[in-house]
Amino acid sequence: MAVTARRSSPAAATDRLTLLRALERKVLWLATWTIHHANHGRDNRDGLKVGGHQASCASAASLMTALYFHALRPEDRVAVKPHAAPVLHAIQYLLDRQSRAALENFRALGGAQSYPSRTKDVQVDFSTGSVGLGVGVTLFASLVQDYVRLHGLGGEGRPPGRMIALMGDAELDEGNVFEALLEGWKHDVRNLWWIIDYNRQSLDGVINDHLFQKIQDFFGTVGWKVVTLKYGKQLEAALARPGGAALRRWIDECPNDLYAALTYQGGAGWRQRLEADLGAEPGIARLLNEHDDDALHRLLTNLAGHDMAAIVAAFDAATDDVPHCFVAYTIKGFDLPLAGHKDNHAGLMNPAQMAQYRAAQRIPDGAEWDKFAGLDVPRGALEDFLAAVPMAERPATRARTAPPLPMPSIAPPRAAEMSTQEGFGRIMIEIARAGGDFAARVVTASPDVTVSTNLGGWVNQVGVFHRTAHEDVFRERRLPSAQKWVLGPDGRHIELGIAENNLFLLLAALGLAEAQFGARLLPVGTLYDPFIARGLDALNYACYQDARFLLVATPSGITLAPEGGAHQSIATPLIGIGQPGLAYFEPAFVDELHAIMAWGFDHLQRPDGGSVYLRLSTRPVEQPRRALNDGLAAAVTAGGYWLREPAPGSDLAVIAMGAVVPEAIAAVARIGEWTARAGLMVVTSPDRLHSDWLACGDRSHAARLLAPLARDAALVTVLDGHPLALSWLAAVRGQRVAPLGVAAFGQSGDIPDLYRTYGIDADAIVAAANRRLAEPRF
Ligand SMILES: Cc1ncc(C[n+]2csc(CCOP(=O)(O)OP(=O)(O)O)c2C)c(N)n1
Ligand SMILES: [Mg+2]
Repeated sequence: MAVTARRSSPAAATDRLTLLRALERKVLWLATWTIHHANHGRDNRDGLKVGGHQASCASAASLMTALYFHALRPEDRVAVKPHAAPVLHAIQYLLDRQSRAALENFRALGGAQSYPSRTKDVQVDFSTGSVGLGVGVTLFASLVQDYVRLHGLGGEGRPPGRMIALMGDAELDEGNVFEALLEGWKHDVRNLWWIIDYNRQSLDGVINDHLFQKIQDFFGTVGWKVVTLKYGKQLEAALARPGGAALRRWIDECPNDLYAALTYQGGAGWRQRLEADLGAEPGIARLLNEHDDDALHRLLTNLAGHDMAAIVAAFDAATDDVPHCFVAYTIKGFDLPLAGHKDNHAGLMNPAQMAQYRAAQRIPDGAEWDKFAGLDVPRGALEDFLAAVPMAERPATRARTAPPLPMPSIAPPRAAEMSTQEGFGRIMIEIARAGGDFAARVVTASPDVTVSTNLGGWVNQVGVFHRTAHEDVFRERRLPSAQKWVLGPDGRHIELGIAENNLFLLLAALGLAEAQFGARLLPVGTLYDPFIARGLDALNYACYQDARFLLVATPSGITLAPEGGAHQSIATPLIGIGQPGLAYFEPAFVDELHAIMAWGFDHLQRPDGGSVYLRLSTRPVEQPRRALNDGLAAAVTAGGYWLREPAPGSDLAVIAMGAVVPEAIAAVARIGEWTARAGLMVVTSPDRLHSDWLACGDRSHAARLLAPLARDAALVTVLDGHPLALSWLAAVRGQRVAPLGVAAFGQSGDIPDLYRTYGIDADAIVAAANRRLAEPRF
């Protein structure tokens, strides 16, 4: 694409590059001023440093200007490195998409966020903050884009967008980036750009030399094109002069920390060092003489990541759909007095430095937020240019406005005995059989535990997704196998390698498909419950940006008996309760699970809904002979119900959840021999009960359930997980509690041995009830 003649408008009279350079200056001014204002222009009531990252912004300002004002098309989506949020806010402000008030309130309540937030800022495609995750999610977004298009769910007939990460170089230290790269290679991802702001600095200091070589190797190995933007045009010209070869060698061999230190010192520092190292080289003395200190500093910091012509040319040249990695050499703090200093990550310009910078930018007092002040291009030309920026044509991000698609009315699976995990697999098969629009939008994913989480039957029905078709070789060769793994573009299961981070990043991308690509998907991810912890930050990240999915974790707890302590989850109920944006359920019976899944699929489609986590078990459990009426189904999804009502004024209730409910049933039968008054409550979601209690207090579902009991009744709570998940129920009405559960690592055994050892069997429940009842009352 030609740089100057992109479209004919009055702006064309002023060279496009000139306008982009003006915008680059304005963007950096606004970003640094936004931070300065937040730290110096507002009352500080709590003595905390407000903060912001002027140096990180400066290193990304040129790249982001070229990206947003030149390269981006409406269909592209971007994850911006967390610490460049003020640059993004400034760009959106210049495009009239962000208010001045939001900038003035940067890092204050209701103002622009410290790190780009999809839910709290305007026009942010992906939230970022936890480094590495924003990078990874773009890769999975490109996979989801392909999925949506190949399934005819949206985007056909229009060019695909590019999924772009503008990332810090230290983000490459995060393992999830490499996990994603490998998975992307397996799935042949396309239309992906990662632009590395290669300032060779992280938070604590200067990073390793020659990292770029490793980057080239990593990315090359997985089929990416690596484009290095190293020297700016001015520096290129100097390197082509006599003495240039020696200077190039010197620059290439200069350790990162020395380059950074010289950058900070400026022209005199460069001169002294170059005279010492290269003074005898022909041509160098002349070069030094021709440049005063300022010019010499500008020359040696003229890296391509700050050279608009070089950046635009590199972006324009990337026209195919092969994933591209741009390694853009930049300077952290470019053009600011912070430039190059190893401690500059959280550094802020002081008022005197800001005054100097303001003078250099020719910003008059009172014109700090003016979009055009201090620029040496005609205002009309810039206005025309801004009005014609391609990405600004993009429609507002789509909200979940369409009504939820209901789960098909399938009967709950029936059997005398069944585990919730088996019930889940059977319900998924019934959804596949029911077909229709709902089933067409269900997409599953699992990190190499598809079969062992009981998704095998579903996959047999719907096939595995891949951009290119691949027959199941075992089936072709008539080798018996329960699994049919036919790969193709219409498959609806996405099989991942073992990395749980990737599962959660994929769920994040799938769960944003409606916002990003206009296609509502109903994502279901399965994994082993303990390994939620492995991807926990990515799960939190997915929830933080309001991605919607159903997470089915199975098996769980010490009920996994012979598998032993390494696979038994203990604290996941607490994660389920504590994680915002994720409603946690742990059903005991399959009819409960059925009601919860119908509710869950609805919940994840509602504007004010969220994601759903089901903690399931492999323990076969005798199923109640009942049909859930609407009232009972509503109680199940609200979090709990009485399986056996307590007598009014009863002084004892057993409150049980999940796989240990049969123990509670047995215990209550025995307790019933000496008191007929005890009740048995089944909790299906401590999370829903708890959040409702916080919101509604005495009018909450938990308070209403507990109301028939005596004020000083004893509650015996029991679950296969941390006892804290249920023990709080005693606080609802100020009752006494005996909290049973698992608070230590598990081990191998069978269920009777383990339940006895960890004190969650019927004997333990009866003993706890006796102890509590025998206690003196107050
Ligand atoms: C997962 C995570 N760990 C630690 C941090 C704290 N942190 C913020 S920025 C940063 C270094 C960033 O360096 P780089 O990615 O190179 O960004 P830049 O130099 O462009 O500011 C660190 C360690 C974080 N945000 N996320
Ligand atoms: Mg860096």
